[in-house]
Amino acid sequence: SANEQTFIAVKPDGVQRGLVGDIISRFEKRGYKLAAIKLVTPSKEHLEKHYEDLSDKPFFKGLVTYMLSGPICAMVWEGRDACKTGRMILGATNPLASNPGTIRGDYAIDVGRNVCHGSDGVESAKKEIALWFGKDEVISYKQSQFDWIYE
Ligand code: DAT
Ligand code: MG
Repeated sequence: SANEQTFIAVKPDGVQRGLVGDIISRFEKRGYKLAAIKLVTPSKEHLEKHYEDLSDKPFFKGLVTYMLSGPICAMVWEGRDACKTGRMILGATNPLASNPGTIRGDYAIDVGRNVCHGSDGVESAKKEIALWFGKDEVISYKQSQFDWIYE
């Protein structure tokens, strides 16, 4: 459905490198609707919760330290197949394997500095949106160009 939502974040390296506008632009131009956005500096506990499925990985501690290294731009994007297509817009987790034309394939080299996050499915998107945003922060509105994007 055109109501699917995904949680997209520009990680601290992406914010510091001035990539927020470009990343927003890619989702806008594709036709997705911005449903929520804020710049945040979450706690260690919040980030450990966000990545809880990876807590037994050897890179977990470094991942949390990286995510704590500066502000993060947290967003919710909405539209048909938003989770799967959002991941395609981001590119593969390891930027050396990301195709050119994707965010990571255009702007990153190391997996531990891969610029952006995107939910890996509808269920994780729901969990992540609930973790990062209050209900009143996710806005419901009609996208004026809707009928020009969807048939
Ligand atoms: P993704 O961010 O593409 O969903 P993931 O959920 O498997 O990837 O991992 C979350 C983040 O953890 C990822 O964006 C970067 C880091 N990471 C993943 N695999 C890693 C590895 N092998 N070494 C270092 N960092 C890694
Ligand atoms: Mg993931």
